[in-house]
Amino acid sequence: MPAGDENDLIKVQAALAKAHRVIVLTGAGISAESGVPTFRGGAGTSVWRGMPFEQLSSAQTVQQNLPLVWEWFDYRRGVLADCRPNAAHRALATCESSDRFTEFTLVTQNVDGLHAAAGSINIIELHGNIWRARCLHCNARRDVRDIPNDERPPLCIECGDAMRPDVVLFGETLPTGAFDRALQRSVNCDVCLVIGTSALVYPAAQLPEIALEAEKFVVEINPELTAFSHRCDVSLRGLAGEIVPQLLAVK
Ligand code: BJW
Repeated sequence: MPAGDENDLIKVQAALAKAHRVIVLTGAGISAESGVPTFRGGAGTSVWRGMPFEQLSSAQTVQQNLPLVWEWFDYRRGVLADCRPNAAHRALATCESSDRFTEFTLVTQNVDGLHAAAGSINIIELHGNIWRARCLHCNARRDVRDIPNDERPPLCIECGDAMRPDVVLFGETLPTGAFDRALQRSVNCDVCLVIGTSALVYPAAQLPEIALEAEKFVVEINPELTAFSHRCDVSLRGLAGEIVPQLLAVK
């Protein structure tokens, strides 16, 4: 048995067998087995060129040093270029297409695009997408893969202003409507799966808290204890790539 306590796993499988509406919140940990570094895993905060990611991925750095922000995200896209979806991403995509549940909602904090690469279609991306650029002036968006690497910062084809990565940085608001849709699904779910997140960043971390308040069955999947582990109904201690396929195998 690769993961968690066997009784807990059975308990979650039983809850899923009865569930009609399932919401899944994913974080960086679901992509760890694909080779994507997490933010807060391992030895602590991830650091690039001596700068912690909180500083690089901040609204202040966008305002003060946009070329540096582009360098940081170009570096990140370079890492991602070699990463492929893993068994957990694929199990979620298969679950969505299987119609096993009346309502299946995938909410991710990840910007890496791996859920879409695995075949998930309806994804609520709370923190944007690293493969998109957004105009600082008119908010027009472009796929970064269509922009030459030496055009930094890229210029908007609509208004000519500079563009930034279309991701949500600390102190910035989430995409319009995204959080509200996720919130409504959290309140109305039967089961909420919280996969590979430290559950430290708000408002995303509020979603499982709200599901708990609404007395829904909330399950965490994470190899480490988190701030949320002792509050959820079941905390399955193990790797997403091993546990998620066991939970969501099409019935
Ligand atoms: C595995 C695994 C395996 C490993 N299998 N698991 C309320 C209280 C306090 C503060 C706030 C609050 N409300 C808002 C705030 C401020 C702030 C915030 O939350 N701060 C806290 C950190 C204290 N939030 C914001 O600023 C948000 N905006 C906002 O609230 O707007 C309203 C507003 C505006 C203005 C003023 C006031 C309010 C925006 C948050 C944006 C977050 N952006 C980032 C960067 C994105 C761009 C980029 O990629 O650089 O998003 S930060 C970073 O953290 C990234 C992630 O999506 C996010 C969450 O991280 P995640 O996914 O949980 O990753 P890790 O690394 O933390 O954890 C990985 C986990 O995986 C670990 O637990 C491992 O054990 C596990 N794992 N291997 C399963 N194989």
